[in-house]
Amino acid sequence: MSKLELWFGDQYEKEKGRYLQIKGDNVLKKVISSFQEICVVETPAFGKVLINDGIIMLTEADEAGYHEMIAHVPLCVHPLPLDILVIGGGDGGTVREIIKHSSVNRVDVCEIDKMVIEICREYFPKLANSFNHKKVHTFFEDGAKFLENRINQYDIIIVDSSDPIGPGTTLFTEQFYHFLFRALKEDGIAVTQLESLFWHTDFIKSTFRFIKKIFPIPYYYYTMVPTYPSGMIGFSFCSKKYHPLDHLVSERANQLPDLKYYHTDIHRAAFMLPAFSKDIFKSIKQGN
Ligand code: SPD
Repeated sequence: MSKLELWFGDQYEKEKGRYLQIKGDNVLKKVISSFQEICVVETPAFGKVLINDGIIMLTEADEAGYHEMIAHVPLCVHPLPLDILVIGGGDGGTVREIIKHSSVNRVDVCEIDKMVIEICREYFPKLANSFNHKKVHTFFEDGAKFLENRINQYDIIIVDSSDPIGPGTTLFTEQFYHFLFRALKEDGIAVTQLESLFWHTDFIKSTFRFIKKIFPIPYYYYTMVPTYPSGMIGFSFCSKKYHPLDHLVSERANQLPDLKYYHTDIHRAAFMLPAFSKDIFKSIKQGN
């Protein structure tokens, strides 16, 4: 490797003996906030990449598959999504997708680290310009604390978090899922970032043990993101009333503008899980 070559990958996974490397040309920004190290790298293969504490948060090349799926899956299932909360999501990609839904009245964003938003405004304006929309309101605090006293307020809550280490740890506890349930209206839906079926099987299994006790309609779905560990990432779909497939509002989904990844067939396909995962989800009748 020449002196000028820069390679990076997900440090957290490297400790477990697996590591996907991406070549970088140039470090555009590196700062230490009160919560984490935030880094923006220019790469030949994936455009600009945001890396927090050595973990890839997004790349310009493949962020759409993540943000469209975390946002449009719940928003195209709920019959009338009005009040939305995003926990995390400081890059603005999830908010960019939510405001494509004209029914939405208000989007609250609770991001623990103000500096993430500031850096993304500068380096990822195509995502973070969404924070300028008049329906969007930002709050800077821990997501679990923010939810603690909010009851019956949101139609949809999207937890666009980092991994279950560092500043995002509180967003993966059983107590947090109880807060989610309480903060949703009586027919609300929560979607949370829930790691890779291939690499984080035990973690997903233990999380679903309590999700299914809290939410009557629990499901898991996934999307493909080449630069995330194992090339994919999943989400929990935690619903009080609506089924992710039976209640899909296709007419609304078909009218969404500027999509790179999401469409109604991929919405349905995302809930069809590989045979090896049957054991994880068998008690909620999902798995094939
Ligand atoms: N393993 C990394 C998972 C990161 C998921 N969230 C990233 C934020 C994108 N808006």
